[in-house]
Amino acid sequence: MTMDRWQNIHSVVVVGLGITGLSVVKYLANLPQALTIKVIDTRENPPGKDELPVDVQLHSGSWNQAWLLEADLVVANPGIALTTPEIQRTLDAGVKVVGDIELFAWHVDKPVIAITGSNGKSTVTDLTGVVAQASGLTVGVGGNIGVPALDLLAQDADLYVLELSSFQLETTSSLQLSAAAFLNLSEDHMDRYDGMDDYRDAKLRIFDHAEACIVNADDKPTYPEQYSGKLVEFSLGQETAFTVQVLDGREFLCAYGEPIVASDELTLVGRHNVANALVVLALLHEAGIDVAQGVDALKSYNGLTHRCQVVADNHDVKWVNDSKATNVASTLAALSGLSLQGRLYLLVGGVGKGADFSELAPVLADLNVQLCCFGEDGSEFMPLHTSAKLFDTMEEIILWVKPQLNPGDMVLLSPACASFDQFNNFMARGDVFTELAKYYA
Ligand code: UMA
Ligand code: ADP
Repeated sequence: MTMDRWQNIHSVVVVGLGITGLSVVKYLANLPQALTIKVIDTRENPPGKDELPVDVQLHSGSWNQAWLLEADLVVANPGIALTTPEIQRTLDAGVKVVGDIELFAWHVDKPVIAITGSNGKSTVTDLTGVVAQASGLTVGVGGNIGVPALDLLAQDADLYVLELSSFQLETTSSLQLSAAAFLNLSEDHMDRYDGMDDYRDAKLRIFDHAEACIVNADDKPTYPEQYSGKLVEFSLGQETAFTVQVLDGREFLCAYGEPIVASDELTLVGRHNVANALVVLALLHEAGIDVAQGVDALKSYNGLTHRCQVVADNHDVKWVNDSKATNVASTLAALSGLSLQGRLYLLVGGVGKGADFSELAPVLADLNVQLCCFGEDGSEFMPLHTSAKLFDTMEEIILWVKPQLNPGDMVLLSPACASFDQFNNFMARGDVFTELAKYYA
């Protein structure tokens, strides 16, 4: 750990509690030097407030500009935009503002792999960890995937694998990476960014100090304009370092021309998951990790919950939970991987984050679909298909759909929206769908 970083830091203000804020407070409290730690959360009743140590002061329900201006260092939650006026005033006054990943970067002395992109981050992050672990390493997996990065430092590891959101990258500037991947870029978080270039720039920060920059040859905006490491491409269609090749009539995932695993041996379904598996191979290869022992783990990996997961299959009707589809591209990926015999009942809606949903219309036009819209921005989906019907809640949809179901049909929650209007998070939304599916299937 570089102690020099902390030499002139005596008071730290943590902005935003939640799981990140708590992990930061815990980390700071355990540092050898004595720090004054304060927490600001603009929510009246922030999650985690009862777990704060007694000597940490909390200001909740509004901002506290004075605290921010008096601090030597501000650590901001990824959910807080740097453009927030109170944070801007703090930056203008010369106070350093960082995120939890920057503190992780100051501390870590083991190799780190990181993944960003609009979709597939959690799948690639988790699978990279699984394959590295099966290859004999002790691995810490965290970041935006739900385990705060600083919590990983409590246990020893040979390798860290981090999922990094554009929000986290905005406040990270020193992270040295053995390998970094930018999976794809599609519209998301337009309520936070000044357009796609702004969003892309935040994601490209992942390559600032990466030894290997892994980019998607099928999605050119993932390429950095400037980088100092090695550029490594992956593709599902073009000849690149990591790609698929047909050998004797069978498709294989290949690393620098060498077949590693056949696509039909993967348990994961969908072309997007073949791309995800290629990235896993690229990240580990470029980080110098021999995956020979990990290939079986790659083949048998079944995916994370809430991502195109069949949660009930009764009377030949499949109920699929894809609650993690929080933007248009992820819902498109779910629709492109469908093997549908009957009618599709597609549940969409929630918080639209300023997105344009029109790209879904031509895909829906080719499907035997009943579009069921719900939540805050449900009405924005109504023009997309003639079948569209508006509901308030998911429960109302299921009660309406249930009597119409026939063998071969599928009920798919792939909402293309965030969940915060009606649920705590996408997991809670997926859990409610799963409960309803199990009850009514
Ligand atoms: N908030 C306030 N005032 C505050 C603090 C937070 O209004 O003072 C609101 C913000 O709108 C914020 C939201 O509360 O977006 C969530 O804040 P939180 O404190 O509950 O967040 P954490 O629990 O610390 O979770 C964060 C990440 N959340 C966000 O980036 C919004 C989690 O990613 C991440 O797993 C966790 O840290 C650990 O690293 C979630 C997410 O939605 C899954 N990420 C976005 C995405 O994947 O699209 C980027
Ligand atoms: P993220 O962490 O980036 O949100 P996840 O792995 O959790 O990514 O997947 C989120 C959603 O995107 C799921 O609906 C999943 O089916 C879909 N998805 C996964 N990988 C890809 C990909 N490479 N391209 C497009 N969609 C994907």
